[in-house]
Amino acid sequence: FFFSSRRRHTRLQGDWSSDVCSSDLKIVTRIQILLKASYLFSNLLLKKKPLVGIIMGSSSDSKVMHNAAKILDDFEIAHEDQIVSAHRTPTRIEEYAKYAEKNQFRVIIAGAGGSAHLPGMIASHTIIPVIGVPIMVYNDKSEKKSDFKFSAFGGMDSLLSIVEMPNGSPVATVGVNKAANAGLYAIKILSNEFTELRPKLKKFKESQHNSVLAESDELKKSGLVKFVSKKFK
Ligand code: RP5
Repeated sequence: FFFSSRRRHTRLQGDWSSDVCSSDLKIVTRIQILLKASYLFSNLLLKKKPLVGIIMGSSSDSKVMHNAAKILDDFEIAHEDQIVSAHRTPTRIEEYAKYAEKNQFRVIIAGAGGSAHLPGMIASHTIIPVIGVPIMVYNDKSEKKSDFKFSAFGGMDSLLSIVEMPNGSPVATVGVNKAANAGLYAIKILSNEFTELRPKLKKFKESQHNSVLAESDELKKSGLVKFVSKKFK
């Protein structure tokens, strides 16, 4: 449409100024429509097409990993969740990496416990950024709490397995069981491309700030002893 407006200028040389104004306005309107359409399109894309892949080594990890899903849901970002075990389904690692690239995932969040090879192995197979979640609690499939087993090294095993990747194949690693942070970091990565996420992230920060202020006010009013007995009753 830039070309057609220029042609019109050449034709109507007598009434140049008014034509410039009206055609400029048309261009501005068209740009606004295009911007609006691209905004709506990218919003729809984020909501409908999973651009984040969440994977975990075992169903035992789902209790921790669902926190990544929760925050993505809060921001209305579609994600696809699967179990891919580095040790029990090793061939699926390469398959999944290819699948993620074919489906144009922008980020992969991979959580695993114990000898946690999943995030690193996925990162070795793809150029998609991988966020690793070291998981401490595992074998908690039983209903009885007393049957729960915990990682022998309290999550340090998976933390080091994930974070200590050799040069050339990085995994951005969050704290032990901090799947929510992985979700949030994925949103920050997406916000480089989907800029409409930026005001939402700013709002999220603001609400964090405000909730701390509200708690601080309450603490100041009631005093530490009353505050604690109310908060942890
Ligand atoms: C890891 O082994 C998984 O990521 C999980 O955290 C841990 C235990 O898995 P289950 O034995 O409970 O299936 O591969």
